[in-house]
Amino acid sequence: MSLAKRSRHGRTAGIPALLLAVLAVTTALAGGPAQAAEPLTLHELAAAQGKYVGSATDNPELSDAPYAAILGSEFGRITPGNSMKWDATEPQQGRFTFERGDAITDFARAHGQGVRGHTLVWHSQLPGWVAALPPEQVESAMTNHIAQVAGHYRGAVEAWDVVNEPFNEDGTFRAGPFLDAMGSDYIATALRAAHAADPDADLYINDYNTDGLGAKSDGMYRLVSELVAEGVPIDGVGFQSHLAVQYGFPEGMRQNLQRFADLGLDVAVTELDVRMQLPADPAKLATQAGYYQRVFEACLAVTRCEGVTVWDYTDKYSWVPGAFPGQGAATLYDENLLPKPVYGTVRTALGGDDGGGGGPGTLKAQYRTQDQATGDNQIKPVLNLVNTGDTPVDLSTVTVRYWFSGEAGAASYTTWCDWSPLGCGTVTHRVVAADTPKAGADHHLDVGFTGGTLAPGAATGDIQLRLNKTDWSNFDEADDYSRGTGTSYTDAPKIAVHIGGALAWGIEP
Ligand code: 9MR
Repeated sequence: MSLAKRSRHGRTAGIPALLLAVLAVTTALAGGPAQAAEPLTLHELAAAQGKYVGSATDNPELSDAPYAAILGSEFGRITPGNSMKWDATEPQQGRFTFERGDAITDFARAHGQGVRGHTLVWHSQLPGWVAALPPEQVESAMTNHIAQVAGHYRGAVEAWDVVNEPFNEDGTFRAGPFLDAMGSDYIATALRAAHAADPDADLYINDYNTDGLGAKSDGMYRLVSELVAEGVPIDGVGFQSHLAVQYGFPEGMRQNLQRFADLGLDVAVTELDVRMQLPADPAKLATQAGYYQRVFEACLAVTRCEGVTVWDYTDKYSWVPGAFPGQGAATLYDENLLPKPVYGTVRTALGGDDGGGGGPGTLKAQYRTQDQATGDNQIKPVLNLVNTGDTPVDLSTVTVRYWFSGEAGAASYTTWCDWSPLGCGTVTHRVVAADTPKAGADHHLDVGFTGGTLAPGAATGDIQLRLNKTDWSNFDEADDYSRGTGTSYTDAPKIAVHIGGALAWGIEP
C-alpha cells in the first residue's frame, strides 16, 4: 500500500512515528521521571512500527458509550462484523441498504480511523435469492453487487475483503453458487469488478485456517500466485486467525505470511481471537497470551504485514460464546471492558510497557483458610499477595476481590482486618454487591491499601480478614466462588487482583 493512500486517515503509520518520538521527548523534558506519560494506545504503539491495530465492531455495540470510547481511541482501523455483508446490503435483488455500513464509516471518520470493508463475495450470510438464481444470472448479480457496494463506499474504505473463505480445509475450492456458476474464475471476476468500483482500495482474499503452513494455505498460495501472474488486481491476503488454545498455534505462521509477501502482496491478520474452553484458568490464559504475542510478532517480522485486527476487542461482544457453547475469554478486554493481562502482553509485543495493567504474573493472590466451618456466621479469608514481576507495585493501585454468596438475612455487612504484618491500618475492606450476581458469587469483599510498595519478589504476608452480616445470620460458604479448603497458601485463581483498574490476576466468576 502506498503512503499517499494511508494519509487519507490521520492515525496511520509513518509520520505519526516521528510525531510520537517528538512527543515522547517533550514529555520527558517537561514532566521529568516522576510524571508518567499517558500510555500510548495499542494502535499508536503499532503505528510507530508502520502497522495498524484494528478491531471488528457491530452497529448495536456503538450505542454502548464506554465500549465506543475504547474502540475509538485504542484502535486505528475498524471492520464491520456484519453490516457490509451481502444479506445486510442487498437483502432483495437490486434493493440496496447502506445505513448500517454508513454508521460504521461515519464512526471511523469521526475517530480518524481506517475501515476494512467486509465482505463482498461469501457463501455465508448470502440472501436466499442469490442461490435461487439460474446459474447464468449469478455473474451479473455478483458484479452488480460489487459495483454498488464497493462503489458506495469508495473513499471510505481502505481495503476490501473481496472474496471471503473460498477454500475447503484440503485446499480445494469451496462449493457455492459462485463456484457452481463460474468455476474458480469467479474470484478473478470479483477482484476486477471491485477494482473498477474502487480503484484506490486494497483488494484482499481472506480465509481462516490459512494462518500456518498446510494444505489450505497451500491452496491459497496457488490461487494468488496465479492471480498475480495473470495481472488480476489483488493487493493482499487476509489471515483471519481465529485460534483456540486447545488446537495449538498455527505452524510456521511467520514463514507463511512471508511467502505471500514474497509474491509482492500485502498481508494482514484480519480477525484475531484466541478462545478456550471455559472456565479459564491461569495455564490456559498463559497459552492464550503466548498465541497473541506470536501473532503480533509474526506481523511485526514481515515488512508487508499491514496490521492486526482483533475480532472485536472485548468478551462482552465476542462472537465466540454464541458459536462455540462453553468457550470464550477470547479477547483482550473482559466483559466489564477492563483490559485483561493479555492486553499487556500485546502492548509489550508491540514494544510498549504493559499499560500498568500488569502483565501476566505481575502480582498473584494466594489464599489459605483458617475457618473450616462452612455454616457459621463469619467468613475468614487469609490472603497473601506476591509480586512476581520485576518492577515494584504501588499497593494503593491494587484491589483484591473475594467472591461469596450472602444468602438470606441482612444485606449489610461488617468487615474486619484481624492482623497483617503490613498493619491493618493500611488495609481497606468493604463488601460490595455484585453487578451481575451469580450462584456462589452475589457479593465480593474488596480489599485495598492506603499506600505502600511491594518490591519485586516480595510478599505482603498474611492479610487476615473477616466479615459478618450485620444481623449475624449464618452463611453457607460451601458454594462460595473464591473459597478454598487448603490451610497453607496456594495460588488462588478465583481471587482477582486489579492493578490500576485492570485485571492482573485471577478469573472473575
Ligand atoms: O462476527 C460475525 C458474527 O456476528 C456473525 O454472526 C457471523 C455469521 O457468520 O459472522 C461473524 O463474522 C465472521 C466473519 O464474517 C468471517 N470469518 C468468521 C467470522 C466469525 O464467524
